Amino acid sequence: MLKNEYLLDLLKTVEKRNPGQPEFIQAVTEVFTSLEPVIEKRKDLVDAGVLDRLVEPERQIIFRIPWIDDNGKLQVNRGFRVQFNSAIGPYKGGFRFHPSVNISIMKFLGFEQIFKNSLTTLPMGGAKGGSDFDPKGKSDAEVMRFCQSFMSEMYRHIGADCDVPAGDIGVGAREIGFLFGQYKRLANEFTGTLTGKGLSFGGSLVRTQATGYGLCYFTQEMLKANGKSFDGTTVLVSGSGNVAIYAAEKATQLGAKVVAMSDSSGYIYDKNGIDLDYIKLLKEVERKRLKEYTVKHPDAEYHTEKGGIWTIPCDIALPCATQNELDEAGAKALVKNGCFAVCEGANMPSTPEAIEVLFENGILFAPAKASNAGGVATSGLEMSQNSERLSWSAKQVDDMLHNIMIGIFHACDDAAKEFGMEGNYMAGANIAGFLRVAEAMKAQGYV
Ligand code: NDP
Ligand code: 2IT
Repeated sequence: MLKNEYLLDLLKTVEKRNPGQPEFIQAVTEVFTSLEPVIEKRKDLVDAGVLDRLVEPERQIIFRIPWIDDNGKLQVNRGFRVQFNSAIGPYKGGFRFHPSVNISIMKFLGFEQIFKNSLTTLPMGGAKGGSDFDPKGKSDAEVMRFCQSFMSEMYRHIGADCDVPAGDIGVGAREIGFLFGQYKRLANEFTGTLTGKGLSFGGSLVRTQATGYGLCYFTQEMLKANGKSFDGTTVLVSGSGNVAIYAAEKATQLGAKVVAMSDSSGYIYDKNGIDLDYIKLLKEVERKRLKEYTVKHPDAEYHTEKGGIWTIPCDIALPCATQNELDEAGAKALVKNGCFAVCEGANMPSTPEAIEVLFENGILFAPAKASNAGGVATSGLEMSQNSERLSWSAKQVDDMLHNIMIGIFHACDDAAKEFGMEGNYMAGANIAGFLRVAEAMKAQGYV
């Protein structure tokens, strides 16, 4: 519970200024709670108005996206870019295409991105964007026309040294390709203004795998520091998209057995261990629903109850689908069945109530802004490669990613210890991420 009067007052202002934005308020509340001991010690940062400025995005862009579907009918969607903070580098963060997208979700994601990008140690500010467009069930031609219309407005707000978008839910290699093509055409320049590009036009090796791999590298380091490892463990991975697939792949390489995955319709439980090659075929190539898994694996179970995946006994849970997917009941089920670590691949997948249950029961908890930073870190490496017009080998990028994730774990661990919260990596991540941005904001004056 937040007690510091200055932070309580500021939170009230944020609530008043942002009505009907529960996800944004949730993200701000968590960060403020972690920052209490920092604020007590660092009056200079309060005097510099760092927090008052940090909670207000530098710029928010909202626009109309008209496009024509395959039946010749006009469709209209809404587009967003929240350029939250540029204190330590150009705005950086993904685009999300999902029907649930609204300004609250854009702002929570943009806010989280500030601290996450700071933790990577690379020069990247925080941003997020996207649309309430749903790519599901659309033809490639529809997705292309939508992406072109989206970029026709977006291109004037982004640039390699200004704002560098990437993928997120509903935005993968196909969408980035269409977006890049339209950007290049309108801006009349070939620059690294988007990351997650195809390998033939400036993309980085390992970017596809980076968030999932990075999650496992962070988790591995956290487990090591607590006398544990992936070896021989049973793992649950929620989601079956980009992050989930490569988290499952790396966890398996590190000796775990992944027994369950999910999508928004249900989850599969395969006690023999998930057949990842088949998942990749279903999700990355054929764009089918997860339910189809049982066609090839009739022994696997498919269930549809929401949150049911967390009732499967496991040692480690990796929520990799979406925000607030792990609630209090899910956390209690994990604890009851002997789970010892929850490591977040998605952004803010655990509700505050779930996190409380995990802490009360001594479960190791890896917070998203630290543990899923491997994706954006590798985007940062893609930007470096584009700037020097060179491409690095997979091993080079993977080694750098691995080292960055090890560094992030220790930054969180050290900050938690320094401020008297040893083992609370959530507080450590918020504090370490904040301090770098705060020093830069103080140095740059009231902007
Ligand atoms: P994808 O679109 O590739 O996959 C998303 C997965 O999550 C799908 O299985 C999807 O199921 C499921 N999902 C999405 N929305 C919901 C929902 N409302 N309820 C239940 N399930 C849902 O996205 P990513 O894998 O890229 O992203 C997953 C998470 O990781 C997000 O929180 C994202 O912000 C975060 N992240 C992504 C990074 C990246 O580099 N891509 C980097 C860091 C974080 P269905 O197909 O049924 O919709
Ligand atoms: O949430 C995230 O960090 C991402 N979706 C990746 C952002 C990026 O710029 O690579």
